[in-house]
Amino acid sequence: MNRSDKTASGAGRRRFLLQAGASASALWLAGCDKLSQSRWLPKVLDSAETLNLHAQRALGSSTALALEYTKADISPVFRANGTTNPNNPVYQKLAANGFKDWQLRVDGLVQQSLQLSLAQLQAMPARTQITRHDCVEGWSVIGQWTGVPLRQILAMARPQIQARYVVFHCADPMEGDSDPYYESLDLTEAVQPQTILAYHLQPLPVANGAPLRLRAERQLGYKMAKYLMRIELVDSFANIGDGNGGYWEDQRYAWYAGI
Ligand SMILES: Nc1nc2c(c(=O)[nH]1)N[C@H]1C(S)=C(S)[C@@H](COP(=O)(O)O)O[C@H]1N2
Ligand SMILES: [Mo]
Repeated sequence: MNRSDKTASGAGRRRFLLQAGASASALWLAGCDKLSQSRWLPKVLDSAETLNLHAQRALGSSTALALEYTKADISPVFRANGTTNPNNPVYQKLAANGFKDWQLRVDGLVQQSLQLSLAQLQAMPARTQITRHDCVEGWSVIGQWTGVPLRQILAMARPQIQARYVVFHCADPMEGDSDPYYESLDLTEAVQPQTILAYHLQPLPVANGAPLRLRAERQLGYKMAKYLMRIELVDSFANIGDGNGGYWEDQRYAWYAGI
């Protein structure tokens, strides 16, 4: 991208915001310009996705919460999808023992690596939310989740200044593929109040990701990694899986799955 391209797209964005009557801050515009100039963007996001991300963020939904429902709205059964029982001997052993020996590792570009047991996570301040899960396959289900806001974990681990993404490593190898499921969020999505590491869905069955799974309520279902084993802070996805930021992203799904 040459200099005049950058100027033109910057001006276009500002016009768009003025027309939309959005009160986006100068800070956000600066942030968008930085983002669009960075090296990794063309690789990670296709152009439609980039537009979606920029439009959503620019119009203020970087802080908007997903709709929350009432107990009366909760679906009788929370449908399970993808892996429903990880085919992994390490996981099976942990499950057989009620996850007493399971630990979540938090590492990568952090100042303080962590190892957290389920009991430690359950002792932390928790958030409960009744939200709608939307799968890209075209079904939705409403459930009540309780878990630790991811931002509390990040505050404990203290990401290094160059950290950009939070990568979620899971226990389940995918069908016909020995690679485990993984997903990622950028730091903006990671610190949303509704982005939680959930351990309770009336409680949390194995089929739905026990002992711990991600809920990122403004995103499509495939972003919400189940069977969490490790959270890694990174500045690039290049060396993880096929380099696109998630198991389904490596099969050409969009990385930014905002709804
Ligand atoms: N580890 C892991 N996480 C995963 C999946 C998976 O197969 N393995 N499937 C994803 C998809 S496509 C959806 S729709 C949701 C399904 O969550 P549920 O089983 O609680 O409905 O989990 C997501 N997270
Ligand atoms: Mo899904």
